Amino acid sequence: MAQSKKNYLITLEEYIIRSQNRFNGATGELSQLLRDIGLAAKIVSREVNKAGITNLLGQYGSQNVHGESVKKLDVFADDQIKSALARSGIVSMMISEESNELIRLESSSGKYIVFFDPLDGSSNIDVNVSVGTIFSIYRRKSPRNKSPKESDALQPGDSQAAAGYVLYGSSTMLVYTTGIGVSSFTLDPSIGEFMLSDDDIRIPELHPQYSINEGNASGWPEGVRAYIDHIKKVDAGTMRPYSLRYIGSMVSDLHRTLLLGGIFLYPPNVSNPKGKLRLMYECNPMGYIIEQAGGLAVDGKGRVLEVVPESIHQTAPVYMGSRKNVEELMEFLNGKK
Ligand code: AHM
Ligand code: MG
Repeated sequence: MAQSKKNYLITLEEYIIRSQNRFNGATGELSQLLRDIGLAAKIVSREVNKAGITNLLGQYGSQNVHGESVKKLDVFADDQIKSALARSGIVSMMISEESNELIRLESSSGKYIVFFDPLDGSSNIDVNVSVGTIFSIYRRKSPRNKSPKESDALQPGDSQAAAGYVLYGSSTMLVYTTGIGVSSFTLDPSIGEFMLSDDDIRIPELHPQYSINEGNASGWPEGVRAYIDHIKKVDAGTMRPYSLRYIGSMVSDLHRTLLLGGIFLYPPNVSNPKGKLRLMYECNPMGYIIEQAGGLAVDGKGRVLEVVPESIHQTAPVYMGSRKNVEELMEFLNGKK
């Protein structure tokens, strides 16, 4: 009897190759790049999972029992992603949250530019809370026989060729988009492979849940404050009051929002008048995924992905999640409610 399609396990590698075959003229470079990131994710995942036993293996900055120096996990993740991006000659420039300057690679003719946050939410590591890696991939615009310039990197999020994240949670998941929907993969540690979990994630249209650091309320714009007050008022007909869920790790908070729906907010506040989260390697890639899943991602004025960047590490206010939740917030921000 023929096996049903559902019974086949599909690895990340196989999925990437199958997806590439759907595009005539694809060179395979983006596929290779995604596979390289997948490999780095497995290595980082292994280290994150054993972070809790560092006392056995040695404290950060010291030498472990094997005589190797133990690095901070965010530095370790940064090193792994950098070497993954450098290995195939496909990337000409990379920008990491961990480095002030952009990094030009020897393969200056490489077609792609990659932004990444190697270990977002890393302050959560010490308390065993989920963290993540975020990446955002652009095609360079300048001719490949010339050295790429910083302006090559400063493209709006709408120009992303691909974006994704890895969540190091109770299981490790890799979620990405190349602009034709959102796919997720779960790492099976017993065989060391990311296996396809869902090839068309859709975010629910509305969900009575919000995610924000309420400790910063005193510095919020008036519209955000009015909206949060509104969703806390009791009205069974509109599923209010909403529930609050805030982990303080963007990948975790947005992964939950992607699967269950609701809204994630990081508005400007007194300490961060232009927002805290980084446009190029936090807001844009996560916004691309949320939009590709049918949700909305805005900065309070318009789509996050339309913001024209001025610098590689700039921050932006961000509101993203289920379409109806974000639309209602926008009514408050525009003073219509
Ligand atoms: P990081 O890149 O220094 O880890 O900061 C980003 C993190 C996000 O993961 C999270 O959404 C946010 O900072 C939490 O900020 P706060 O502690 O101000 O609520
Ligand atoms: Mg970060």
